[in-house]
Amino acid sequence: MNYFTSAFLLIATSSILITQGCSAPVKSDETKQMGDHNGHQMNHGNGGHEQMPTGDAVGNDHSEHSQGHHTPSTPTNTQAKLTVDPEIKPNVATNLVIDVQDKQGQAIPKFDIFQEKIMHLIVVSDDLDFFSHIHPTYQENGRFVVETNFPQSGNYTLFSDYKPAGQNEEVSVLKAQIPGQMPASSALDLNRTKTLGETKVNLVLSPDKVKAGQEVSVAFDLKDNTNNQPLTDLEPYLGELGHLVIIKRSSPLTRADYIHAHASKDAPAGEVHFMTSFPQPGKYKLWGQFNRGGEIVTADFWVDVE
Ligand SMILES: [Cu+2]
Repeated sequence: MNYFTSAFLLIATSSILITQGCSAPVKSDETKQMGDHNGHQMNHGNGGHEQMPTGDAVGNDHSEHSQGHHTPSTPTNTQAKLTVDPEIKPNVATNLVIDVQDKQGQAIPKFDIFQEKIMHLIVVSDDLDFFSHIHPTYQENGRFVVETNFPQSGNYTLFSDYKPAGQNEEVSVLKAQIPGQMPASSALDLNRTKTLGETKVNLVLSPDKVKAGQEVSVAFDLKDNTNNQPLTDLEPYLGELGHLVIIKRSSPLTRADYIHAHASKDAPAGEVHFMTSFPQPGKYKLWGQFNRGGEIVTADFWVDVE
């Protein structure tokens, strides 16, 4: 009986290179990495695991920019495979296994740490109602593992962000489907103020009306909800003032829909600023993440881009 097998999608992302937080797109040729692996049969480690359905994803070169520093882009063409428990259920902790390989299927053995972690994994439901930012641990032989929890039935997209040793950051897109009835998506909320526990977050975009392809300043104005004063207890989160993930609402979600922006180094007290651009018109969801005295505040907003 292969009922659950159908629950997992095999996905290869299109190889579109997009740039993060930069005004000018970086051009890149789709050059495959050379490498002759003849005669070396990769035994794709199933140690201790039964045969499980996997999802494939092609990683695309991702020119990482911080504070206007442009890394030259050299495509590396890695791929990632996701293995999930065939008995996966909504709202039950489960282990994800992600194997990172080169195009020939050879495990990539070494990775660099960036932004304090060896892999950043963004998990969203395909309607973008659910968001989680987790950090798999590295085992060996290209394999990462993490325990997580998909809150509801439905389709999920995972953006795995990693950096093969000495190379550029890559983002591979993975898909998982949790069996059962998908819940209805919540209505699109374009409100730019949110209260999250003790924190009031105001999103300020300039220009206020966002046009595709334009440089946009995305500022989060964070206040203490009890006294309406700018936050004084903001601490670095993963080495920066804050993190901003932006995903364009699309079906299916692909690598091109994912933007990870980096916080500017300076901003007035209680504010965290990012520069980015939205490549296409559409509805985008933004998740700003900040560290308030050791507690991570995630503020999400929808933005309509013309
Ligand atoms: Cu991370």
